[in-house]
Amino acid sequence: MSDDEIILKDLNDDDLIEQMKDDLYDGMAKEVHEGTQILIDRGWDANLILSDALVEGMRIVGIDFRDGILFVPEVLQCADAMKSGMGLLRPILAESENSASTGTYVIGTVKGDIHDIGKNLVGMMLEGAGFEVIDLGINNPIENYLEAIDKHRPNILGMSALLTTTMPYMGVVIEELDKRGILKELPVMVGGAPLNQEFADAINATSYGRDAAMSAELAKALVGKNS
Ligand code: B1M
Repeated sequence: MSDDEIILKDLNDDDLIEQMKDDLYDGMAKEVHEGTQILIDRGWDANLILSDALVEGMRIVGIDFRDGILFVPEVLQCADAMKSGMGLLRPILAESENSASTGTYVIGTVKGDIHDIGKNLVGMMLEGAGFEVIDLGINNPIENYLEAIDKHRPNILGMSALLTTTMPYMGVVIEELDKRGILKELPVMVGGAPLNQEFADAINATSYGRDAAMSAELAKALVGKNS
């Protein structure tokens, strides 16, 4: 057992959460992983660990990235640290109450955009809601979506974008789906930090997912399996 482990384990919940946010900020993947495990062992709800420690930690990173205090290489390390915690939460969030599949959901980040943390979270929540999730990864041109629709015959297509410069591409994909007659049969969900309901309406998306938990609920409703 390392000294770091002993210190983290000795912290009370509030101090541990604060320490995890600091560790995430410093890109310390091993420590964030360990803190996440400690909170799981203490009986914390996976959604709370996500929101209070990991997402909140990344929100602070986002502010300092915007303000030029953190740069891309550092933020990449923060992302790795966040993913190390998410990896532990994934099986818990993905535990489905139903053995039957809720449906198939194809998800991908749009062309020009390499942000994938939010998309991955949405994917985890969808798995937890019983969806089979086909993850196309990042930087997807329209061809990738069309190919996946053809191959997997999903119940829903989801697109994620984190940049104001890449979000309009969602509209391009939706327009093409409409031209091909696919849109009337395939609901399209869009999400990502710079989006809002008005934008989703403007590009003719079927629904807008504000966050991962809400997106899973919306997806269930779209396939008529909301509880
Ligand atoms: Co980027 N980046 N980044 N970045 N980055 C932002 C988005 C930015 C807001 C930072 C800032 O300035 N404050 C800014 C965008 C500004 C703008 O567009 N107006 C920005 C910029 C500018 C850039 C670069 C251009 C920087 C540069 O190179 N100069 C560059 C672009 C690269 C590219 O994509 N072509 C870049 C690069 C990077 C990194 C590679 C370093 C890294 C990404 C690592 C990775 O994802 N693997 C990174 C990161 C980490 C961020 C911030 C700090 C954090 C994003 C994140 O993971 N948030 C971000 C600042 C911020 O958003 N506050 C920032 C946590 C995540 C859980 O939230 O992704 O919002 P989010 O997902 C949520 C919801 O949005 C929603 O549910 C999720 C969970 O609740 N959601 C969906 C997301 N997708 C959904 C899909 C759905 C439904 C809901 O349905 C399908």
